[in-house]
Amino acid sequence: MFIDKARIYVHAGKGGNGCLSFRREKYVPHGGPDGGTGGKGGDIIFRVSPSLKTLYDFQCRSHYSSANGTPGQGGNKAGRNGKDLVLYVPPGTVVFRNGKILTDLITPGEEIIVAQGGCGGRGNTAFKSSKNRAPRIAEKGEPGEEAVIDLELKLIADVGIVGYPNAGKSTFLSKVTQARPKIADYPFTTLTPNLGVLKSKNKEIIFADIPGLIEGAHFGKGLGRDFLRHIERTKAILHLIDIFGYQGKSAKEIFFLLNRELELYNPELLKRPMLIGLNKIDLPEANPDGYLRGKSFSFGKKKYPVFLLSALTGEGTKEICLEILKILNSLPAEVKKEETRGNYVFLPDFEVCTSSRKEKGNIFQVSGKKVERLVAMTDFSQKEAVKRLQNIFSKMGLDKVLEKKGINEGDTVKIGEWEFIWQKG
Ligand SMILES: Nc1nc2c(ncn2[C@@H]2O[C@H](COP(=O)(O)OP(=O)(O)OP(=O)(O)O)[C@@H](O)[C@H]2O)c(=O)[nH]1
Ligand SMILES: [Mg+2]
Repeated sequence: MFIDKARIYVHAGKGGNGCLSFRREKYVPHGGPDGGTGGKGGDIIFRVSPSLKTLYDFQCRSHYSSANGTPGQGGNKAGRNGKDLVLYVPPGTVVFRNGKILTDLITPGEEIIVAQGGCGGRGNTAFKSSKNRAPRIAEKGEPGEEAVIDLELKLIADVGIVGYPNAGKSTFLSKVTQARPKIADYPFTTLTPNLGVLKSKNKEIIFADIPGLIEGAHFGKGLGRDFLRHIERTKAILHLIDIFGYQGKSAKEIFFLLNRELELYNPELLKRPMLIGLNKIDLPEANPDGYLRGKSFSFGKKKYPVFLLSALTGEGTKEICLEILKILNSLPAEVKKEETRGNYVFLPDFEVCTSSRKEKGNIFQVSGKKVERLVAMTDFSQKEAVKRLQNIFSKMGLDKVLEKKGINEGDTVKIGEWEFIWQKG
């Protein structure tokens, strides 16, 4: 089954807790701290696999999580890292993370981390200092990232074949490539896109045959809009039109209507090179020598060349393919897409939102990756850990900001999933 859209939920592994331990050995008094760091949680990674053609697997399962790191141990033993979870996607998958586009995965082997595993918490060895030789503090592991991921497949092809139903698009694909799509004498035979590869001397041309389009496709009529997405990435567009037209419309009218659909869907599509194949000239009534030979159709100010062909017998298909090859060769080499990773945006350490309540004082919601992480990694059963958290918050200026916002004793401070009651000092 061809599935080209999916929504999944990912939850990366949590880091292992740091260990609070002291060296205890015979004849070694005051052995000092020896709690090791927890292991890192596994990441969730998408990797492109060229053998995949659809997002079908993600339709069957929607929740994915990677392994947690194991806790650190005494004797300065670090915890084991959680295993990464690699999910394979077909080439041409656009990845959205929490509603924002993250990347476009195209080349085989390309990968991206969509949810990072949490860091391991530090054991008490890490907190040893000249002032504090026996720290009773160890961090908890950092929670792994959670995200809603939307996947959208846009086929990668050089030429998109568009046309009204029954025009012979699939027949053309099966004639010039090895692909064997379903062909039949009724409209909307093709329900999902097909790809085919034409191998010429030193170049390959990938054709995408999409389901038939009709007027109104851009707003979802027929099989419409969903499949127009698959020609967005093509370099050129081949209009395949029945020389006899469709349901009383002439070939020229169809060309006009189809272009309008493309324009309404995405005006960029009309900037691509386009050519027209008038199909079924083998039929006796077709009279190809008539008015259409050597003509061109126009749309807007541009003129597009018309080729006469029969997808069934193969007549004229070579000429149009040679022209397509010429067009593709004349296009400038693809510019390598921009690296989407490594663009860091500096965010403030925290933000404070206030809301008031009638009873129990006001609520101060503090958000920000750094503060939330700190709170999540603090073990509140350890006095020293709580003290450290308070110190960090006051160094970050959180106390001052809260006071400026008018916090009073008894008000609630919420950070992540935790709530604290504010006390002076
Ligand atoms: N005589 C003749 N018949 C053709 C030619 N090309 C296609 N046909 C016939 O036209 C009908 C439709 O062909 P398809 O290739 O399924 O058309 P399509 O454009 O893929 O149609 P949809 O998938 O429904 O949009 C089939 O019965 C084909 O055999 C041709 O060049 N000559
Ligand atoms: Mg078809």
